[in-house]
Amino acid sequence: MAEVKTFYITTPIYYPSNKLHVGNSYTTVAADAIARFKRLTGYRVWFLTGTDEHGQKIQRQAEAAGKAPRVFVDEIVAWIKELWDELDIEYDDFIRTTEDRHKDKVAQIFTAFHEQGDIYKGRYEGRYCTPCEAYWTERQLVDGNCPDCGREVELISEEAYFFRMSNYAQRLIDHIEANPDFIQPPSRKNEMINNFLKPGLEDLCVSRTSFDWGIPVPFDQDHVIYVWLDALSNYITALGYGEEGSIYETFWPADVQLIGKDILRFHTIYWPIFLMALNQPLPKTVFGHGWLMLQEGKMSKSKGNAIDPRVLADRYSSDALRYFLLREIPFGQDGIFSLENFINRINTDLANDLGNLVSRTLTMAERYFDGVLPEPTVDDGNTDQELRSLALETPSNVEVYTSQLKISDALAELWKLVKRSNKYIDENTPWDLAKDPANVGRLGTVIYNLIESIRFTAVILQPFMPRTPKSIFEQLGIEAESDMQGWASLKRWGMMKPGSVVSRGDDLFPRLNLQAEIREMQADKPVADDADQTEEHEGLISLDQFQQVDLRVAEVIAAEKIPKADKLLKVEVVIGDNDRRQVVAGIAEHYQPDELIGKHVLFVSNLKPVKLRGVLSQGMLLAATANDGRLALTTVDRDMPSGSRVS
Ligand code: ME8
Repeated sequence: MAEVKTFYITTPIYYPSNKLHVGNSYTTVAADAIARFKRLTGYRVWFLTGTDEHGQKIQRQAEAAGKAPRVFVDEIVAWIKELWDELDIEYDDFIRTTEDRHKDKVAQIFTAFHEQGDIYKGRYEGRYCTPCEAYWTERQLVDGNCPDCGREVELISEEAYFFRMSNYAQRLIDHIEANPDFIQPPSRKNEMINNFLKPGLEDLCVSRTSFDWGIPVPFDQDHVIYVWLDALSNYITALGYGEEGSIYETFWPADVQLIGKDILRFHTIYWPIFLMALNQPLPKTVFGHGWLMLQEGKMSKSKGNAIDPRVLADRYSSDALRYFLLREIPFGQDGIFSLENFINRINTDLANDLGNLVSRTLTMAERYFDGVLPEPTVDDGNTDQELRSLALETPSNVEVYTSQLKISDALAELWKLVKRSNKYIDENTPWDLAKDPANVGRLGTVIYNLIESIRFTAVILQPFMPRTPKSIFEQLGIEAESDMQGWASLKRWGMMKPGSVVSRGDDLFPRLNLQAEIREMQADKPVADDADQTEEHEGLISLDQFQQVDLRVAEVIAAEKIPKADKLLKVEVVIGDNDRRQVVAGIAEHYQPDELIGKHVLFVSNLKPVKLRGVLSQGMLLAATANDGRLALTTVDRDMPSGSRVS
């Protein structure tokens, strides 16, 4: 008997410090799509997700909410599980770090490290970023703040246990160099080697004494285990690491550990070193994907700028949200989430391409054949051939991209088939064929081919959008457990049985009105009257267009004349704490460089950079100009901090 191939995939375990946002959902939706794809293509899959419930950050949040930590996390974890249900996340296990099965193992791991001399006791004097739960040296800070999240760090001084990271650094460098798949995408590898490993890896502090919400160090109860050592271990404790006959033996090492690039250092330096110390194999791939950004920067739970995925899924369907997340951003890169991009994707790819294909085809099947699938008898040897060969190639193309974690490319590949099918309708114009009964054979063939192509599309679509294919199969009269929903049914063209009954259902994705959606979703923000929004006004821009301009308060920190340019000054500004820009401004005849320093001016911060007289300009200062030529820079009416938004 052929051995069943296994596949183990994990997501980060999320902090239940607040409700999750669409950025966190992004990682989990991607992991779910990959897991489902592997299941569909015959693998035995284990998909793990969960929550990271200990640590100072959670303890503080619970205190702020006036709740015991356990009560606080229980509520959020329940919400997270509902979210995953709503987004059709089909995990095999959900680990909570407050469960005994995890805590006991972590305590054992810590003791083993101590006994084998990897851990020693000392004192930690240094900086700590609580939101990131990360230690930093003075040298690593950026402008005194956390280099990862930019927030303030705290000075802590406490007795602590340390892990001898340095003992393993060279082995890790060798492993990374010898295993190009270990850190993906490849661009992230050099960052880790050059920024953290080559400069010399410092020993890592692995316990805390100034709070108690954590797993106690078994042999020294004043200490709780550092939350990252606790959390990273989840990937093996959940499999029953250390227990004979557990699924650990089947599934470890993980095939893919999916994380956001923000926590790459923990997963590609500390985690593999802990595994080396345990004498265990390292995961095959740690994939650090990019961030989902808002126009104003990274979305995050603690910034309060997060978009609630449940609101989006309720309004637009979980399939639409999944599709958008998987398709819009090449996996690995950063991408912008905006309602406009989301609605446009729904309208073009889902309503126009896929929805129309299904509704047009089924309408014609009903109109011309009373919904009874005709036999394909008249092949044109041309468009039929093209459609068929594309359909037969698509499964393996999608499989290759998915196994390379290029999910957006995989979907683009599938959409080639959807678009080709729509083109096939336009080429064959069934409505013309239907005018002459002599063409009935050809008309039947066209309808048959379209239905079969839709079936191919639905089978391949299942891992990415679990609900839509169900509705398509129903319209095609294919029953739930039928082989015709399986991957093997794509080996051959022509599995649909002539004579079977198809029937048109509701539209899969009705078209949305972009302006109306923006208006309704932003109902709490002031918007113009309905009449004003819908009428055409020449020369006027919409609120949406205006909001594309990112206006900020910026502080001038330097200014100088540009040689041989009488009208221009080179002005340096800072937006917020550390976003420095230089701009070339045509104000030299109106201001002396020195009088600009310290001014808080209005600034367009998202202009494409240009060079003016060879000098780079990264934005624009706003100024008022009178008819008589006088000019004044625009400032704010009260003292406002640099970086404030202007809208
Ligand atoms: O870091 N865009 O948990 P966390 C894309 N508990 N992905 C995003 C994102 C964004 N804007 N914001 C967050 C932790 N993510 C630790 C992990 S693992 C042993 C412990 C995703 O709740 C991304 O995958 O802060 C990121 O790594 C994860 O959420 C962080 O979630």
